[in-house]
Amino acid sequence: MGLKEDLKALEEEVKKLIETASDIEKLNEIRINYLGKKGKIKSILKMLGKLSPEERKEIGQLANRIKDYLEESIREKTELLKKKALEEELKKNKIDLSLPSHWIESGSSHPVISTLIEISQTFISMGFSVAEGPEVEKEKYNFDMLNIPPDHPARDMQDTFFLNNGDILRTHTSPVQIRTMLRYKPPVAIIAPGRVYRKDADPTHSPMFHQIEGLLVDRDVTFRDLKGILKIFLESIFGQDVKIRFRPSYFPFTEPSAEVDIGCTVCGGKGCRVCKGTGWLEILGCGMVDPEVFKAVDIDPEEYTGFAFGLGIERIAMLKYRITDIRLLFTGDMRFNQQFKGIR
Ligand code: 2U9
Repeated sequence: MGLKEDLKALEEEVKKLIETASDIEKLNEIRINYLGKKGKIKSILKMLGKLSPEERKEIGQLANRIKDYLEESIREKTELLKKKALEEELKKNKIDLSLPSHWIESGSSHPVISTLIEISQTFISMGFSVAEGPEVEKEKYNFDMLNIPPDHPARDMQDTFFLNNGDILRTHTSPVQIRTMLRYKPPVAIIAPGRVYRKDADPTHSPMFHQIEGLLVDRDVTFRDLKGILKIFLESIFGQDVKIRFRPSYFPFTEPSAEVDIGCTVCGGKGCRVCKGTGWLEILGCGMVDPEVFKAVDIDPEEYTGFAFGLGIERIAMLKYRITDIRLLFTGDMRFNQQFKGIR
């Protein structure tokens, strides 16, 4: 057999091998064995020297043509196998890009907290600073220094949570103002927002609730200052047209004392279930700091005067969002909480 036939046979052999090759490694092997530097076509080309010039030209051209053709075939088959492998892979790990993605739940401020922030902001804008203190308190700070005598009904076991060591859960945020006045000399202008605790549970009372109290102490502070500050505050929360009235009241820690009502936000003053037919809603308590309280924190009541006020956040939030049962605020029921998405 001549070289020509050898080459043709080799071509057929390699064609078949390429056709049946089932992976890329196999194709590489074929390239090295037949087309590489030490491959079978190279060894045939090496024998060209022994041939006549005419034969050399013919066989040389044929060998090169076969080499080019086989190289191209291997390249094509490699591409084909790569494509197949990718298709297999995609079939195995099927991803449906048209499916909806996972639902990401977004949180939002609780109505009590957004009300607390809104109220705090109005006082901060008037120059008050925010003060904080512990929720587990001494009776001394929560009662004694606030001129609440040992036999006062507010101290009753029925109202106050006692710890085994004699400490209590604060029943109001007033001990924060006591602690502040023990640390800082007047002038003092602070608000004390936070959780307070009382043994109480019904549709309008929760054993834990939030208060904001305020205290302003300086020389020459009068009841007029108190009225002006509270007017600005109430107008900012309930609107510029809100009706306001001060009623005389009593608290152990203020003298004189007052409770402040606004015109009913539900019926506009005509009388309804929410205002119990009176046309008025009680919003906060306030008064001039009792001289006995100043004495307890070593501030001279002849030199300084001050006003204080206190309000319950839940009550304001309930009026604002028309919530009739305080317990809804604390059950954590998402059907309730989700209704406040979108409020700041
Ligand atoms: C100091 C001196 C005086 C804080 C005050 C009230 C009136 C008041 C209630 C409103 C509804 C509590 O949440 S509530 O039940 N608070 O009416 N609070 S004056 O007076 C102070 C506080 C601290 C040193």
